[in-house]
Amino acid sequence: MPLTLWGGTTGRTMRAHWALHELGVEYEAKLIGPRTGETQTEIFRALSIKEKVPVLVDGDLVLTESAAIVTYLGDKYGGLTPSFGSADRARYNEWNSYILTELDAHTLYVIRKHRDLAAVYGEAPAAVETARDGFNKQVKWAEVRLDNAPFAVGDAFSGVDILLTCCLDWACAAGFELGPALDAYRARHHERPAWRSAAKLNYST
Ligand SMILES: N[C@@H](CCC(=O)N[C@@H](CS)C(=O)NCC(=O)O)C(=O)O
Repeated sequence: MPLTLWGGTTGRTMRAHWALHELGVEYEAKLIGPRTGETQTEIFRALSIKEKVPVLVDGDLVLTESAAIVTYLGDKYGGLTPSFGSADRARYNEWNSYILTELDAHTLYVIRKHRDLAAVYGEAPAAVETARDGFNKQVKWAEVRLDNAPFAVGDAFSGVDILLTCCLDWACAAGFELGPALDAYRARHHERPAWRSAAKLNYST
């Protein structure tokens, strides 16, 4: 049975589409968007009462959380994730946690919710200011590590490059200026055929 990926139009859904395109996996895309009412339908709520995209359906497995989806796909199809127990896997996990907490949940998502979507989530200028400072401080860790390194982990493209590139794209869209190493890193990954085909699909609606 082919996989189904629910969700499109956002940077977080892009993470999952990009992983599927990198791995060359056939799947059905249901490009529903956030805040359109499409995540509140009976059929979607039966998959996830979070009412959030992306959601991957693989047979009996219904998987939420973009980073979990990327790592699952990498493990299942034998790419995008270093082998279990290796030092590279430890680094992968480190990057994964860092991206999801320091660059996504604590900073960019706070700005998104309380500045860009203030009409929905409420204004919180002090939280937005703290989030902006937090992002600028935390992103330096990535800047230093990716100075002259093509990939986040070892010498191969992996799932955390997907997560990081998508977060950096989000940061640029939110008005942040990145340093030269991260600008070059993003530009390089945007040249990947899988990034191009996934972006064309994810942002097609
Ligand atoms: N931690 C989740 C966050 C998912 C999330 O917040 N998705 C947003 C779109 S980027 C959403 O579906 N929002 C629905 C809504 O707010 O109605 C992940 O990484 O998958």
